Amino acid sequence: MADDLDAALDRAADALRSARKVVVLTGAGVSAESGVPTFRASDGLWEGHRIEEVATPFGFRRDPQLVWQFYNARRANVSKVAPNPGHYALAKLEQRWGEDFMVVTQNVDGLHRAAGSRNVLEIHGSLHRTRCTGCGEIEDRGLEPLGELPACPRCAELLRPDIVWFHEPLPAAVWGAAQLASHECDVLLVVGTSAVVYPAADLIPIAKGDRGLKPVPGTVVEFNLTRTEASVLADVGVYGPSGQTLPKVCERLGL
Ligand code: BV8
Ligand code: ZN
Repeated sequence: MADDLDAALDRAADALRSARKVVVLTGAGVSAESGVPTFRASDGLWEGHRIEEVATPFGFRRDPQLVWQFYNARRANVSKVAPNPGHYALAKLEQRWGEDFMVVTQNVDGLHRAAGSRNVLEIHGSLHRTRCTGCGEIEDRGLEPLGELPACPRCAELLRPDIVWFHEPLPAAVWGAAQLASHECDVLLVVGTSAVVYPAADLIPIAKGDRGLKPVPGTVVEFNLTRTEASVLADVGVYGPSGQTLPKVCERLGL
């Protein structure tokens, strides 16, 4: 098993060595070793509620207090955790490629920025930000505790988490930038995601050029504990905890 992993790590490093533009699509798995629970491991349940029920605009209209309890609990948990070596390895890779390196994350925990990544597209929003349901103001409030029905300091209307819920569109500018980066990249690293949520998972075929108009197909490298919906599209599969495998790729690149 170990030599399969070594061979996969060598192939991953080879793909990156010749890459001009690199994109990384991350999901909850990259934060798992920091102590942030993933979605599907906890079989998507939270205090008896399915995530898809709580993380929806209907859920928020039906019971905003319950939804704020859910998000305040996650904000409190994330305020106690730190980035893990996988986050730091991605920040180190960014230093090598600079502007030609982009992290597109489905995570809302802010750990990529905390680890030093600067080119980060948070396509599902962030636990750090609130959005006003009245005037639309978006505010970065860090992870300080918010009441169960926080009100906008400007217009007194109810605040919501600045998070993309199920059935909601992704923020157009961020999603557009993520699609463009995936279209242009030579290598897409897919790290710690089950690749079941759309449209985020569409970035993988876009990077491969399966959506057409891409002169040279991109190389997809999957970093996960197990095979996922993305594996069939991956050219390389690096199976192990990303907090261990990503630093090993940096070592192979002499970073
Ligand atoms: C949209 C914010 C339309 C919330 C999230 C049927 C019914 C309803 C909707 C749909 C449907 N079918 C399809 C849809 C669309 C839906 C969707 O895709 N649903 C899925 C569940 C089928 N998508 C949407 O609703 C999107 N919006 O379509 O709008 C529209 C368009 C235009 C105009 C109007 C409307 C919105 C999707 C965004 C939803 N919000 N998050 C919150 O976080 O509170 S999604 C949520 O899932 C998180 O963002 C999370 O990141 C994301 C994906 O999960 P993963 O990150 O992959 O996490 P998961 O636990 O699944 O996997 C972890 C992986 O890590 C595993 O593979 C595991 O093996 C691995 N791992 C674990 N430990 C490690 C590891 N790997 C490496 N190392 C380790 N140590
Ligand atoms: Zn307001």
